[in-house]
Amino acid sequence: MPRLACSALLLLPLATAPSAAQQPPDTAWTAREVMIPMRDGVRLHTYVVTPRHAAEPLPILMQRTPYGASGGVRGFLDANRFLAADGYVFVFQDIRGRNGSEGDYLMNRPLRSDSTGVDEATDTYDTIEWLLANVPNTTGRVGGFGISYPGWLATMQALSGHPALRAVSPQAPMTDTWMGDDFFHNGAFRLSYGVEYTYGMEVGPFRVGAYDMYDWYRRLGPLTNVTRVLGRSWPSWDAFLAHPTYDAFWQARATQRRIAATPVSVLTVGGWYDQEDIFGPPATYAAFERFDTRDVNRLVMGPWNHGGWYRTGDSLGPIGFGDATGVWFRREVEAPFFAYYLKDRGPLPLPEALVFEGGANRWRRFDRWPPREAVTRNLYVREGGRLSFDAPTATGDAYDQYVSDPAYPVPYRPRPVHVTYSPGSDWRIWQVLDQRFVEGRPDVQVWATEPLAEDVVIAGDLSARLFASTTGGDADWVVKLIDVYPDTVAGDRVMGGFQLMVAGEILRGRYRRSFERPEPIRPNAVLDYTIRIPPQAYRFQRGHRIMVQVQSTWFPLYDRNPQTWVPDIFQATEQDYRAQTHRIWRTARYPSHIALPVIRE
Ligand code: PG9
Repeated sequence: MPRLACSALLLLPLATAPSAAQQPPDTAWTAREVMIPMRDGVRLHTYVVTPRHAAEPLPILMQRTPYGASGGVRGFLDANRFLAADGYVFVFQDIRGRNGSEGDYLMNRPLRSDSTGVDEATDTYDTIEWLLANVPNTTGRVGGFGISYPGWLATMQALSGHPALRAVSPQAPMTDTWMGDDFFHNGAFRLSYGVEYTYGMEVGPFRVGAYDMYDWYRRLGPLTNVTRVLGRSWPSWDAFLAHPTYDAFWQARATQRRIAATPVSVLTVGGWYDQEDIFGPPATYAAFERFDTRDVNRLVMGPWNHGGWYRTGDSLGPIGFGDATGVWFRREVEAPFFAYYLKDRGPLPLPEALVFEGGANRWRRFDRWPPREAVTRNLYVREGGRLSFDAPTATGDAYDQYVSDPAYPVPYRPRPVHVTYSPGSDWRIWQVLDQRFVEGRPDVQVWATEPLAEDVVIAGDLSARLFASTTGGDADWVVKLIDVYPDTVAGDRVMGGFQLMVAGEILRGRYRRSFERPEPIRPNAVLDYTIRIPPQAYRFQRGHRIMVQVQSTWFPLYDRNPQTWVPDIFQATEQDYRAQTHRIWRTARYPSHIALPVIRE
């Protein structure tokens, strides 16, 4: 993102004219570019953007970013005409070591462990101190917001402890990059994203000239080849190699573990189809909720991909949502939230949890998340590819089996798989693409219900319990919960028979008992694997079928499990990767199932 010249005093007309009721106090903004000193002498590059003719003192709304503060100046006011119309002093700051700021950059810098040193929370504190002393005509109240990395930085703002900070909105906050956000999920390494994103941040644009990254990563072979082929290492890659398990390094960065009591009001926002940070929003909300004695902590989950609420939000790939959900969120939720806490403008019509029920395309309001109305119902895998709420009764040997071969992994999205962020890449919508593209592969096991006689509505946490055995010494288990549309959908040829992945997750088998201490799988032993699946709110409609697919590769989103036991997969050799036979058991003793949070109506 190119920086603005120092002399740039920006006149930023709003791109879209707001309605008369939401006329901005002024359509012209002044951007002042400053270097703000932190307690250790490092100066952070910051824009202070003010309406030219504010009639009254304004609160400050601040966003900190590794992606270029100048982008915020240009893009944000355009994207959020509702906040702009309400009137704030907007502050956009480059975090240390990025773009115009001094100091060293560290990916997801953890909170300092004692009262010395600096972190993103102390940088927030020092910035607010400076702003209050140096920006004229403010009310002295401060709010913070951001999406993704800036969303996590908003969480860090909440933890700054600055008394002027009243409200923050962490949006798609990366929260635990080992457990379920950007870099690993339940121990499985997010190969394509982990390599391409961190390389882009720490080295430069990731360009390898390949047409199909599925092919490129498959030819790459073991992870030891990454630095050889790319010609160098980089800090995050070194961190992945040094910390393959959920050790102190990752736990120090697991923000949900570090969140503490705060007087700040919090609005955490996430998307059900977030391709990067699906663990973070519910985990961030739940962590703040532990301390929420004043009822100022709230969660919004919408039908969005990563940051999708800053787009129109009327559809995602082929799936329509019936309304401009992103615009609605910014107008009816985000702007009122900040106006309530920073401008005393209310009331605030927000429930504890505002969640979009996919399938029905409507917003639902719950007074708790996960909702107290949800009852766990197990959907069991049964003989003949059936899925049933009735548990299996078979005794003896009853299972479905498949051969998983790391040499021919299951693609996670239809090929060609373009570089994550590149023109034409389906990265942003891969989760809503039709899963029929892998149904029928011999290494994808499929079970489905009959067409539903009535709607099945779920809202809350999901999990799967697989009783599984393998001929190998390790295995990955991928579970996908799918809504299968009827074969014909009136007036819509695309959606007939469509298989929409409502939720999905992976578990690396070696971590079945401990994420800190991986252990080998005993070949051919039937073991019990519990797989936490990201939460959802969804209506499987009458006439649709519920499907579960299980597979053991999801490539190149996740690296391949060698399927033989090696102490460290980052050090595995070509010979360690072997085809193995996996069995999913379905007996009275081993009733593999997916646990659904069903809402009774
Ligand atoms: N998902 C990105 C990210 C956040 C934090 C750490 C690493 C990656 C992002 O979109 O900012």
